[in-house]
Amino acid sequence: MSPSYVEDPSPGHGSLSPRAHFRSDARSLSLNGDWRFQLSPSLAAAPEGIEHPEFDDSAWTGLPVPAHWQLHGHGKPAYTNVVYPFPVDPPRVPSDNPTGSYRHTFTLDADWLTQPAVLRFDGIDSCARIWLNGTELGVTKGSRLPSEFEVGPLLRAGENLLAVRVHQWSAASYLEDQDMWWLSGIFRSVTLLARPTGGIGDYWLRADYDHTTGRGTITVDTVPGARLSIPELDLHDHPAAQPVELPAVEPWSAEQPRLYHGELATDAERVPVRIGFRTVSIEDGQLKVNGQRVFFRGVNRHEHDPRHGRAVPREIAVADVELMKRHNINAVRTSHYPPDPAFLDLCDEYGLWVIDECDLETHGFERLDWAGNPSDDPQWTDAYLDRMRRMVERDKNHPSIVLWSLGNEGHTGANFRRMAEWARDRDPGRPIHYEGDHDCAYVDVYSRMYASHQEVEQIGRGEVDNPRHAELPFLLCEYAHAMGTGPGGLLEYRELFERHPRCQGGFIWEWIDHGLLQRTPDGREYYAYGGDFGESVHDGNFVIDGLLFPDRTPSPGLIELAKIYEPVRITAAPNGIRVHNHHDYRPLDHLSFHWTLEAEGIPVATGDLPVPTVHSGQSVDLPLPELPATDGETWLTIRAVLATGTRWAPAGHQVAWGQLPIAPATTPARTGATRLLHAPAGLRLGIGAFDPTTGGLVSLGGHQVTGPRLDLWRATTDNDRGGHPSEAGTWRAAGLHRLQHRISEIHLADTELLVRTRVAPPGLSFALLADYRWTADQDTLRLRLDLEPEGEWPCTLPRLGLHLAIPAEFGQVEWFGGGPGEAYPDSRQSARIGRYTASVDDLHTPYVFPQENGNRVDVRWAELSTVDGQCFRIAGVPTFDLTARRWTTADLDAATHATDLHPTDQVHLHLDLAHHGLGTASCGPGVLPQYRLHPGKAALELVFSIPR
Ligand code: IPT
Repeated sequence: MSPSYVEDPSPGHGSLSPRAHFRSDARSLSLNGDWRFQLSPSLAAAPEGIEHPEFDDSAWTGLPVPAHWQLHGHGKPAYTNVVYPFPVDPPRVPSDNPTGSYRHTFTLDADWLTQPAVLRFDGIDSCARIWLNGTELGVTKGSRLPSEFEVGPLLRAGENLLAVRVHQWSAASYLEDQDMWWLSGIFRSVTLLARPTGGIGDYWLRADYDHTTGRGTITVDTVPGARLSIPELDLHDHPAAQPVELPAVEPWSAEQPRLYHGELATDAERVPVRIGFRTVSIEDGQLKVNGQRVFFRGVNRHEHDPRHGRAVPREIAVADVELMKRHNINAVRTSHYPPDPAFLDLCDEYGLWVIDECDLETHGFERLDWAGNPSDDPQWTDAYLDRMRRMVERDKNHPSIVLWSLGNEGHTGANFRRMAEWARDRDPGRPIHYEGDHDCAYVDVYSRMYASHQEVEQIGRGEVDNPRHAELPFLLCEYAHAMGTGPGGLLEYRELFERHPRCQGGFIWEWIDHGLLQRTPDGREYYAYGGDFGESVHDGNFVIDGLLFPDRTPSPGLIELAKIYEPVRITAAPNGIRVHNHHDYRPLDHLSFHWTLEAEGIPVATGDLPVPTVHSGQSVDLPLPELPATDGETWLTIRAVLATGTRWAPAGHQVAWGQLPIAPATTPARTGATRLLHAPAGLRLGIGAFDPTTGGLVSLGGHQVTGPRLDLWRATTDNDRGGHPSEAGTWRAAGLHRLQHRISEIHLADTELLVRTRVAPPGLSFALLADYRWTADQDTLRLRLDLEPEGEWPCTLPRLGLHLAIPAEFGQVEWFGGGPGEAYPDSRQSARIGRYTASVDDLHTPYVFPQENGNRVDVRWAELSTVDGQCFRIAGVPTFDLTARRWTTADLDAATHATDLHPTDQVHLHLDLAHHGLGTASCGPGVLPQYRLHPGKAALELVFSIPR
């Protein structure tokens, strides 16, 4: 069989013109389910004649549709970011081209034969040849796009046979080089749709909103004779060809996704339609919807599920949308392909601004300096245009879509220009986005990825060379790479978006880690990434860079983002509380405000905070509520919660919060100093016992301990390892992971033990001088650590603090300080002062690729206790950062999967004075200057005690 169609750059053949995706009252039959399947190593090896009923598939296996065959035991997933996993020789592909043969029989009654019908495939990766009842329907490419085939005359009453041959690689693979798993098969739904004669083949309903008058205008392009009814707007059987003018409608926005329900009908077919009135415009260099600048609090969403890959069931789409709404996200870029249609329905219903992105990326040509890139090659023009048409036609009825995106990382070229021209002509109502058009020659918004804060500032000020860059709305289609611990620096991006009206926000890279669920040989679950399936070419854990862990648990990065994206800001005002409304449209009437007063983290009073109407962009200052007197450090926390339930969260869901200090901590008086005892077994100072030869603490309150000892290292994060040179690289070159501690002096005084050390890496001459000064009173042991750098330090420090290991039984932690989650200097807006409890196990954040994590900031005190009530208390003077975990930093540094971490017989505490920030250098800018940790003179003071 000639493989020519596989390597043909053209889009395929035999399919119908693209049209909107919709449901109607016409009959339809889902063909999803269990199909017969066989995987062959190549097209040549694939069985012939599968389209014939007599073909014997009894030796085949079953495979669900929709699904990827690699996730059902046939072949293996493979991950590459940019590089093509095959030689670049377009349009040719490997002859070792895994080919899946599919067969499915379904039964129809005779009614199906009375009218035309189409067969719709919502997504096949990457190329398929299709037969129905022995007759070839055609060939389709464009993995994340639908194709439909006319099948009416081929249908039979009784049994029908659908046969499909799917190739993993095709010419189209050159256009589908997105940063994701290579996964093949019929991975979206297959449906048989009756198309009644005189029915509604296609429709485009546009609903504009005039924000100056409140008028709505509906225009419908559809078959002649169709009628539109919208009972809510008192519209009944209106001739669809005539525009409808409505004097007063409620507009649609991501904040208030008002949808009107109606029906488009002919005598033969009725189509439920949902109407959201909104008008997108670009004025004064700003992208506006309904006359209002919008601020994109966005994320990039790939479709991913740890078991199903990109074959995401509807529940997953619902989970994503609800999680986004609950975390104050208001926008999605469908990176880097049109999503399953169900997702866009949900965006309309729940309210999310959408950049719908075409299924097009040729990033692998970058390595070749873009030589041979299809984007500028006429033989690919049809394929480019076909993809844009199929996206726009499929998705045109969604009010949530406010921008069309031509694709991602395909460099630039005439084919992209043609796509833009076509789309602008077809749909003047939506501006065009494509980041790869760096000159903005054929796009309507200036879009960048990973621009540094400084550069965004310059763009905001208009300090740019290209005049287009100064006049167009600006957005970051990708920023703040959420790989591993982090991202850091979100607050400073938000400040830029708020300072410069043309800087309209951006989309975090990315929504979810694409880990695939696997098991170790001994049966423990873990999430796999590039290389875990034996791929010879892969990009490791670069696919693990989301705000959600693969199982959709929010990562600390998402918790931080929710705080950054808060649409209401509650802060201290000179004489009370300031509430600022950062919504684009809505007043705050949908929220109720409550306060809690906490002394030492214990609630002492609560109340409601009446907030008058505050319009978007406005703020109000309110006096403090009347508060009772308290003992100890006291904070007032104000929460804005949903006053009534919505479809994405119940009443009481917290949207925003703010905290005001009310009373500072009081310092307890010190009792008389305790003497240093020279006991036969060693030195004793209060509850501490010390080794006389090293001056090191050996036990505390009778419990064996290791340390405390100066520690500068952290298990490097993905962000530490990013950039050139990477921060991690300079740290390692400076030997910070293998410091040596020389004791230069042990001084025994009456009531003090002083241990002087010089801490330095092998082979190098710079050092930190670290003096440990121990004193005690009756119940407490006090350590003051004084640090002073010596010589020329070549780098920043990962962390600055002490490592102390205590027995494993101390597995429960209570603390008063920042929490509940982890925080670092440039990612700590979500840390709230309070009293928290957690097990040591739960203080560890389960990053798929293990790395530094779990730091709690601003800890006033922490107590570690055993199940039988024994307890260590550590208090800061005034605060410290706390990490507690069951393995060492070295273990954490060496692990590559969560299953590599095994509890030791100790709990390892890090009691830190400071941390280096996180930044986002795994892809993008590093740590901002104010969050970089430089060696300098410093002191840390801690008080240990054994509470009774
Ligand atoms: C950018 C890609 O657009 C995105 O798909 C993803 O790969 C991201 O990087 C990194 O995770 S492109 C890069 C050259 C900035």
